[in-house]
Amino acid sequence: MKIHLLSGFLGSGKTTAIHQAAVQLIQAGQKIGVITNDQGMILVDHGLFKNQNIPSKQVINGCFCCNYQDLDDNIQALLEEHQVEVIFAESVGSCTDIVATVLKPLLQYRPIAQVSLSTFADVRLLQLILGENASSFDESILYIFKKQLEEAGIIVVTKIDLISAEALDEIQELMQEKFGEKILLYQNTFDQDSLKTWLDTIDANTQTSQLKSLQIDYDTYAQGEARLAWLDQSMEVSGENALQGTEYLINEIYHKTVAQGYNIGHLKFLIDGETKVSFTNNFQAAAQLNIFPKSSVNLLLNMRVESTPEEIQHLIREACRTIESQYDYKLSLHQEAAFQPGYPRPIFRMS
Ligand SMILES: Nc1nc2c(ncn2[C@@H]2O[C@H](COP(=O)(O)OP(=O)(O)OP(=O)(O)O)[C@@H](O)[C@H]2O)c(=O)[nH]1
Ligand SMILES: [Mg+2]
Repeated sequence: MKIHLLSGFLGSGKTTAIHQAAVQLIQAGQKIGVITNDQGMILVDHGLFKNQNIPSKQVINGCFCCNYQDLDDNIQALLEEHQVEVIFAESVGSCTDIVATVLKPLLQYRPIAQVSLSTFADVRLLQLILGENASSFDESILYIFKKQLEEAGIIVVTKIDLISAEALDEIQELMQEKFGEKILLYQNTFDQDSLKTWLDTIDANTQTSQLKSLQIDYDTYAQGEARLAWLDQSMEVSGENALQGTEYLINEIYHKTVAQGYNIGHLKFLIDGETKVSFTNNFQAAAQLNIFPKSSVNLLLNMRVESTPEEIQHLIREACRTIESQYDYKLSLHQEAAFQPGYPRPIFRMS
């Protein structure tokens, strides 16, 4: 059995890569399974895999490291229920120290498994952090991002299709300077050749026992996590042409988030369990949905931004009020959870 761990900051493209890989590998007859992970409970990523009948499990209410037994139980369940040969396990984007707390325990307690670790990074965030312009995230959040890269054996720089060839050259130079000893991939995950290079690389790089555990200050790490607010909300949009109302609402939430100056980690929506809309920064174009007649839409929102739970709860309610007062839609809020991740307390930490 192979276990491919994916780490990397919020919105860096982990789920997209797993999804693209899963579709391709299942078509090729491989038995694969997916484990997603989040601090919350009502989750877009899991909803997406479930909707497409891709064997999947989730570790909820905290990262893999703090819920190691759940991760292991889910590996076992995928083996027993689906006889999987390959598992992709995506750790929550605010998590780091994966080598010491997840990879090494897996190597020790599941010695038969071959385990790889790839660390994803959005090229545009790298541009901000490695280039001249500093990102506006708080230093403690950037600490997590930087620690994720530091512990990586393979760094997958994603979304290269969104920047110019010259900008990519610059990033490649900077990455080579800083992380030249690591395997560096530059990827457009929607490009089949790019995806194949990543899959071939992780397949060939499961000798991960040489990866070093981080030197890390857990107080700063915890501070970074706590500066991020999490909001999970399921809701229903009803009225004539409810998809149009959903589009208005999604864009209203995004615009209000930007207007408030809350730095976006990932603002993601799942529409009727199947269509995902993502905002991963504060300078993105508005979303455009494929609109067809529908009188009701189920919308799931997972919001991870630099703010407080109270502020983003308020923002969602204001956005709903704006849409209801401007248009003829009814918005019903169902399950909701708003919180800040707690102090990370890994079950195992192996040096
Ligand atoms: N253009 C482009 N978009 C990408 C690429 N990879 C991912 N995306 C987009 O980036 C957004 C976020 O992708 P996800 O795969 O959900 O990111 P994630 O790392 O799983 O996010 P979290 O689970 O919140 O940490 C989605 O809109 C994807 O379509 C890429 O290589 N190119
Ligand atoms: Mg994801």
